[in-house]
Amino acid sequence: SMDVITFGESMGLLYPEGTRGIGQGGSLAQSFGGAESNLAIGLARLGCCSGWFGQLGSDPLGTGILKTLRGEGVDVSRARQTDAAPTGLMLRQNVRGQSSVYYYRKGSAASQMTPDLVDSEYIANARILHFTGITAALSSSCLDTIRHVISVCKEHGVLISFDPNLRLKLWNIEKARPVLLELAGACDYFLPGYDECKLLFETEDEQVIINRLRQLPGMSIIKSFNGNNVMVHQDVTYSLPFEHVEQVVDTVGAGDGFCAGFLAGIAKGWTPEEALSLGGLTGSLVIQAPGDWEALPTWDEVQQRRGHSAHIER
Ligand code: KDG
Repeated sequence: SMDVITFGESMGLLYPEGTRGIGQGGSLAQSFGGAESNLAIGLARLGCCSGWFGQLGSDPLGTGILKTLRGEGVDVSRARQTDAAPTGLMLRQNVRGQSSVYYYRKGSAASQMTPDLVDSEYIANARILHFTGITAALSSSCLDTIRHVISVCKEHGVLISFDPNLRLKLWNIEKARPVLLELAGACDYFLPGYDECKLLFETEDEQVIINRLRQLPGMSIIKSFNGNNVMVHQDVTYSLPFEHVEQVVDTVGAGDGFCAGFLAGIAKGWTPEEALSLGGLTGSLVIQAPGDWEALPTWDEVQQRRGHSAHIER
């Protein structure tokens, strides 16, 4: 059985390697992205059994994504490739420190995912199920799929983890807010960033935000709250300062890296405070190298770093 199962859209990723922007000539390098598959890779590297599923096209992008995930040790036995639609794609550029993404994912295979893709028995046997608000934004059948997965988890006592991952290029905040709040109310671990909290709760007031999070049935883990990662659960608040970072190279994937470390800690039976410290470390490593998931650490690397980390407790 799996420690953590996740599902969502993974896409091809093309980006210029030098300083040129998209559309300015030169060549593009290939990789892929997807918040959930980034998380699954992070967990597998930390020694957890992780599974990812979703719908990809029967095309070289889809096949390449599955091959890489398999190579990383992620179980993709429930993923599907279809002839009906292509694998999504994104282009990214980083010009003068300003990172931009352009999506080519409307009508993608993933956006056509329906609840029948879900293997209930597979999920029922997992400890934790993780999804993100990106999937909720893709289509109504994707949101139905999330709701179906939630009901399977509730029926079988599987812990639910949810990262809102608000992407304003996919939907606006007015559309997103009620859906993300519904999902936040259904999970055991809610993993927003502080900026997302401000938009979700329509306030910049820290105390109001904390109070709103306290009213949720589950535990909230706020990524990046004024230089700290913070846990809020009923009347308990715990904050841990960021790890020291030598040089920020690429912040994309930091949130997924954080979630991977946090859920790895939970899957290993650590306390939420200890899991938070591992999340802080894995998140900090992702931003010190290029790529959405390439710099996620292995368990050996985490062990080596422990001596140097101010916060890793176990
Ligand atoms: O979380 C990092 C992601 O932004 C990236 O890998 C791609 O899932 C992605 C998205 O929808 O932006």
